Amino acid sequence: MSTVIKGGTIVTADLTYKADVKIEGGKIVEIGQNLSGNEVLDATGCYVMPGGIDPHTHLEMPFMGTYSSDDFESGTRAALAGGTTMVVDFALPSPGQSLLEALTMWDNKSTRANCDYSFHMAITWWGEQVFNEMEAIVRDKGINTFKHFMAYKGALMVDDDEMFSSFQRCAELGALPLVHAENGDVVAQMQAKLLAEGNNGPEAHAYSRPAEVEGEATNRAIMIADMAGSPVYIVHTSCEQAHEAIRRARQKGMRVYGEPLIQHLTLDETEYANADWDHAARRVMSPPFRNKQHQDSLWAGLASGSLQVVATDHCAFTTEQKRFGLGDFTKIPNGTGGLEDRMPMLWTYGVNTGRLTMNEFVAVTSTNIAKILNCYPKKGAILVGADADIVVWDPKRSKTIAAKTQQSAIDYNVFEGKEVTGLPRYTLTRGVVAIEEGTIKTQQGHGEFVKREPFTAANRALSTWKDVTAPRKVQRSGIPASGV
Ligand code: DUC
Ligand code: ZN
Ligand code: ZN
Ligand code: ZN
Repeated sequence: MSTVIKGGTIVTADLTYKADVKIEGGKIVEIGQNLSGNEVLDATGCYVMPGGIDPHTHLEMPFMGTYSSDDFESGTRAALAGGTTMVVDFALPSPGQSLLEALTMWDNKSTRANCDYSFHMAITWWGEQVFNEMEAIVRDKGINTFKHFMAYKGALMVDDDEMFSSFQRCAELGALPLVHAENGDVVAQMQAKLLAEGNNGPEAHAYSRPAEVEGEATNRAIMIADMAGSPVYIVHTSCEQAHEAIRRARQKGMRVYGEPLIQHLTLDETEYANADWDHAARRVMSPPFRNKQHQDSLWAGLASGSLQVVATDHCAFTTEQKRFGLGDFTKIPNGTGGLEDRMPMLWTYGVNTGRLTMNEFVAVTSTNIAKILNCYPKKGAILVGADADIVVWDPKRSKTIAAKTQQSAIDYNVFEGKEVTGLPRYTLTRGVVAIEEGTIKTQQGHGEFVKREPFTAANRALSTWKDVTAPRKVQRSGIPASGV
């Protein structure tokens, strides 16, 4: 049984050319002219691109007293509907819990996934057990990324000594640390002050987490990574201060990566000034939406390469769940959705406006992510031998985003009413057509776990700190007599 995608233009991170793509056994087996097969998918007028990879989702995650409402079934169905063919979710041990035990829980949740997936492991506490289990996570379980929260004080937050220890362990194991960079101590104090002053609405969520809070933590995480001799990946980079820290570190030779979200690129802080409490609360996430200057900085970073990846941090809560925070903004579950809309929104606001080329679009939605997370070219590539995770993209197809027609399980959409032009004609997951002209043909349980090997390149920073972890004692011939 073979499938041929015919008559389209292949767009990869570095090439644009006309060719057909032949698929067998879930893999790309041939790329060329006039190919034939048992099943033909017409790609006339379309771009044939690597399926999107969302490196940052929270499906069915226990958080702030509840669970995020999209699970691996609805979440991956939403992903495929929007042209995304792989998600990377976070296994989240509760403080004190074994990493391996948490991973088993996430393995069980993911059995209904419609597309392939991988996991990052979160480090939510530190001790000998965590230190030891990290090795098994990397060597046996195929997970080479560890997430650290510098915010959520009293819950998920780790402090600097824990982060430094974990980053050094990552460097030893060939793993990449990820960081949620916000200063959790400052946030906690600002939250308490705002509440004491009677500022309890969702807009106060944004006041409690200004860009400085993110800039400070991003700088700190980068410096700690430098001293630990590890690279570092900053999740949901939302502001110029954080972007600046990433740019500077990269210019000095460090492997530092930044990940803007589609929400931060296209929605701004005025959303929190909406008189409708529900409207504002539905958009509460951390970091909060910023102003236009910060958005311009993020777009420029994607174009120039100082920011490499666009994600969603998909963490969907219903209006009912958001209302847990009526009268106290600190209890509004943090998170927004975006899995279905990331690719069409980025195409519409990036490619159609001329901010990004088509090749840059592929790089930031797929190829760069596969390379940074070490699953390229199995994922993120249109190459012979790669998995046939492919989106046949129709640049003329339009729709108005609406909760009524979305795949996500929640009752609203933060992009409600936005017109997008550029949508999948077909989405294929390992060769199987999951979306055809907006018709859902997903198969529950089709998704497989993607193992990611440790990095083989030296995880060395190039700064003057590089000997910090291997200090050399100075040999002295004698000790001066006192008073000399
Ligand atoms: N931010 C959110 O808004 N939700 C989930 C976790 C996070 O860091
Ligand atoms: Zn400590
Ligand atoms: Zn986060
Ligand atoms: Zn997140």
